[in-house]
Amino acid sequence: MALNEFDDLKIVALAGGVGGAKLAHGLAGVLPPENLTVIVNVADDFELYGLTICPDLDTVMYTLAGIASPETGWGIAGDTFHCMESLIQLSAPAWFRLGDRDLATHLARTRRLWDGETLTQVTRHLCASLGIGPRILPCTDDLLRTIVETDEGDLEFQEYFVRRKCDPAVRGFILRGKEAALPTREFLAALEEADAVVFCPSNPLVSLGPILALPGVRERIAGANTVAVTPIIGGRAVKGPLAKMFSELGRESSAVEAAREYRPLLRGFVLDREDASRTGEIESLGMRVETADTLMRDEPGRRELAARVLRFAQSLAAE
Ligand code: FO1
Repeated sequence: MALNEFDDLKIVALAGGVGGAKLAHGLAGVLPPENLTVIVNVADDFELYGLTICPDLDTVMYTLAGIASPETGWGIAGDTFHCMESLIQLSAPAWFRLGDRDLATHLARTRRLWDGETLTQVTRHLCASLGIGPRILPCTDDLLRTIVETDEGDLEFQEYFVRRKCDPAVRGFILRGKEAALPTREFLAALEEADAVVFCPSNPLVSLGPILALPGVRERIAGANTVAVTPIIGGRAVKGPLAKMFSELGRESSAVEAAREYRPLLRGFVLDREDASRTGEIESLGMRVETADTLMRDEPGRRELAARVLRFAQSLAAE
């Protein structure tokens, strides 16, 4: 007999940046660390000043380590920006704000990558150094990059997201490297063992989309017990440009559209209470629906939502 309600449950969570990291943190709060594997998007990664920057991996890492900036959700709490200030003084590019302590992560990562370690190995080392229990894995060790097709031309993801503040209208996406990139052995093994796969409230187009685009991943997930948490509440993305992207692509900015994006992979969808009136539309996509407060205002809110998601997954498995 398990001591804790979820002690026997092995979970794989798919995550992008800030929203995904919050639910992953909630899951880490209710599951034994060895039972949680967080698979993270790497298609937002880029190179700056010769450094390999992995914003989503770092956001998940810092959040699970309890050191993420509470103001932004990314970067390290209380970080200083002396290096950035000097770069500005030297008229060097400073549009992507790297804190001084955050920079240490990029330096340490880049050095290990240059020494021949895979991103999976480097991430394992960084997580161990930060005292993180659950496993955080990049979805691939290969090159995978989102290019945003806009009315002003093709832009690398961070150019679009940070430098251009998501201003250009989106026409589509190119996933550079997807022909050659493979999911890691560790990712596939975790899927094999999982009792449920949780799609965190991340952008389905540019955060979870690249993970699901890796060869064999959709096929493996199709047979699993799967639950997603809505990344959209009341037509607004909880964080980031998803609602704007949907409307520029001629789609409705809604939780229903997010659910549709994951069809036919999902067994369950957690909808925000505010959108309860859309339950029937999502059920007609072939998913069970649970309504909950999905905003995760504080740490207890993250754990509460995580527990709701796991109970929902357990009920789906029992059907
Ligand atoms: N987002 C911003 O809007 N502006 C920044 O200057 C910025 C810097 C940054 C540095 C390190 C890091 O790990 C994340 C950072 N982010 C910044 C967030 C990042 O662009 C997004 O979280 C993701 O790529 C979208 O999921």
